[in-house]
Amino acid sequence: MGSPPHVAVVAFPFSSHATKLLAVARALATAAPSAAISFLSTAASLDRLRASAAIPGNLRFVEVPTGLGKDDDDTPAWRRMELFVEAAEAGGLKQSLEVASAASPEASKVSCVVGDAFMSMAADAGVPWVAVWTGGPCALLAHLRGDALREDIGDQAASRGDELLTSHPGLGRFRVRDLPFGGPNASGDMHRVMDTLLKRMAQRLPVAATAVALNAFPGLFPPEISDALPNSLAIGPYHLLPGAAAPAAGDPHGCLAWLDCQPQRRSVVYVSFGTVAAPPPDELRELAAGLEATGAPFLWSLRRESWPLLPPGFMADKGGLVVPWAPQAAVLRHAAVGAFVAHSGWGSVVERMAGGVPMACRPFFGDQRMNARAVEEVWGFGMSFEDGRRPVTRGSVAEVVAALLAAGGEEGDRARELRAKVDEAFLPDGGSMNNFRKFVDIVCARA
Ligand code: U2F
Repeated sequence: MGSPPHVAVVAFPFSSHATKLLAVARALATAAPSAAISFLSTAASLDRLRASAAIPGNLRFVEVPTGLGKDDDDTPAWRRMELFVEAAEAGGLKQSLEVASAASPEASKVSCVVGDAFMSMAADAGVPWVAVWTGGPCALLAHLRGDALREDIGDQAASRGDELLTSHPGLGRFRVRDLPFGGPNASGDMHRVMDTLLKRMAQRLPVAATAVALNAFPGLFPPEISDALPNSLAIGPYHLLPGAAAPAAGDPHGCLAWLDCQPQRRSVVYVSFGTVAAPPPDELRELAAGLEATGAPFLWSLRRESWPLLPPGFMADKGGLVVPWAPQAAVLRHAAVGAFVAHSGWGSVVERMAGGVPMACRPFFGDQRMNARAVEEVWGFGMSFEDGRRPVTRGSVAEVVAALLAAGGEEGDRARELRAKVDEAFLPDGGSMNNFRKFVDIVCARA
């Protein structure tokens, strides 16, 4: 009998990407207990993950270089990302894969790389590459069709912002302004770094990836994605895969206990803008005032550095709880939560779907505008804030939140419908489970 398969799972160590890859790695380790799984990320990212999750016995952490020098503590986020990607492209990833192979005496050398799609240099590892896309599937389609879209729109993104992309298959319900590239946010160093990385990814994915795992269930996204990527597999939401959720992930700020004490079902507004986006100070104040105006209890996950920006006295308000971190997936499944205000990061959108809560989106960058548009226009389970049409003011916040909390609203019905679809996809013979079994077979296949 040959040695067991050895799968290297390669994370992108920024924002919440590594957490999502670890969820996939944990599910894989559970589904294929005889396989050896090496999980590759930077030392700091591995430390964070170690602190938040119990690690299965057949999963081992392996460090990849940051690309930073010793005295680079003050390096800005965009430059850290650039240095990290450059180091990985320049052989850092290959070397770490060799370390992983050598460190796993019970298995053979790495037989497959499952990597965050952002880490597309994994295509050159010399073994099958299975990519994991953690963002919104429609944004992935836009990246794959990037050349055609750029040719069509050129430098007219601003003047054609409201135009629907009807001549681009699968994107007809989105507007020029929703695209993850171009438009008002297409400047600055972070944009340049991400743009290079995503263009490279869009070139490599269709030709080099053996399969592409999507954080969605079958039927959630336009079928044109399968035309652009015939080998895509919808296996999500990742956090619901058996074994994916970390049993040790706790609730250090008592959010669930606080929700348990709320007397009314579907009465609480949960607010979170994910791991990167930061609303400008004036918006934070409007949001705070709008939440107060609704009179509804609220739970707000807000990074500590933003707390001083809240209006005086706000933190003492008995109606709300502001915490630096909440166990979001569990919060969104709690019966007391009735509305979600978010940045429409894809992880939050699918966790919300699994929770069945209608949402209000305030998109900032990347895939978030397309995700927000899909929530409002395609799936109809929420509303979006948008400069010009519905800016974030205390009045619009109060109005939107009240509408979402209103029992029996259309958004609530659509939200519950989608939750039923998510549950169906995770039945033993459901769409995501069937695709996940295919995914496991592909990544554990021996040459
Ligand atoms: C980037 O997204 P973010 O990391 O900002 O946001 P999400 O995709 O919504 O993922 C955030 C995760 O962090 C968790 C939450 C999600 O799993 O449950 N979380 C939590 O548990 N508690 C908290 O208090 C706050 C967050 C990017 F900005 C997006 O545009 C992309 O769509 C996304 C793709 O991976 O990455």
